[in-house]
Amino acid sequence: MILDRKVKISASIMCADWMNLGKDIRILEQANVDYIHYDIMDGFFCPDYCLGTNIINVIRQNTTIPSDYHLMVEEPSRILDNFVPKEGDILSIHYEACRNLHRDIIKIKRMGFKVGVYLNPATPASVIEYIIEEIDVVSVMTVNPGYSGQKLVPQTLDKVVMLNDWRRREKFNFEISIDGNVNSANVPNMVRAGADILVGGSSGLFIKGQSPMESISKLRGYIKDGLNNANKTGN
Ligand code: S6P
Ligand code: MG
Repeated sequence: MILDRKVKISASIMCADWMNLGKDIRILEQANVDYIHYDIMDGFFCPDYCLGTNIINVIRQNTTIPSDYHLMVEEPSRILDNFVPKEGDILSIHYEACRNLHRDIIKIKRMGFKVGVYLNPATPASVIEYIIEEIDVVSVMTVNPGYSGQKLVPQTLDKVVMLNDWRRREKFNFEISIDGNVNSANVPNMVRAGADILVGGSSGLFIKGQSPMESISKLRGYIKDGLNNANKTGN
C-alpha cells in the first residue's frame, strides 16, 4: 500500500484559451499545477504544427511553473540546443523519432534536464528495456500524437500497468506520465494503473465553459478516487 503517493498535474498549454493566455497562466499558478506541458510538433513526426521556442520563451519568462517539454519532432537532436533548462524541467523525446535514442538521452541529461521518453500507443514498453536506467520519466501516449480532443486508446493503460509492475519488481525510480484524454472517466483508471504525472488538456483541464481552477480541483478529486482505489486493491 502506497500512502504517500502524489500524482502531479501537467497543464497542456496548447489547449489553453489563447485569447486569454495570461489569465489562464495566473490560474495555473494559483492552483499550484506542477508543470506547464509544451507540445512541440514539426508537421512531420505528427500531422500538425505547434509551439515554437519564441512563443514558449514568452510564457517561461512570465511564470515560475516548471516546464514539461514534449518534442513530437523527427530527429529531435537537431533542435535540443534551443531549450535551456530551469530547475526541475523535463524534456521528453519520442522513441519512434530518434535514430540514436541513447545518445540523445545522455545529451538531454548533460544539458541539465530530467529526461523523458515517450511511447506511442502502438509501441511496446520493451523497446526501452536496455536504457531504462537512464530515463527519468517514461511517458505513455494514450492517444496518437498530433491533436487534442481524441479518445483514449484503451490498451495503452495495460502498458502503464506493465511499466508500474516492472518498476516495482526491479526497484527502478522512473516516473510514469500519461498524455491524452485525461478526463473524469479515465483519471481514476490511469492513477490505479500507476501514473505519477497526468497531462491535462481539452478533456480534463481546459474545458470550454469551465474555469481551469474548477477543472483542476475536479481532477484532484478524480486522482484521489484513483489513489483510494489503488490502496484498497494494493496497487
Ligand atoms: C497530443 C499532445 C497532448 C495534448 C493533450 C490534449 O499530441 O501531445 O499533450 O495536448 O493530450 O488533451 P486532451 O484532453 O484533448 O486529449
Ligand atoms: Mg503532449
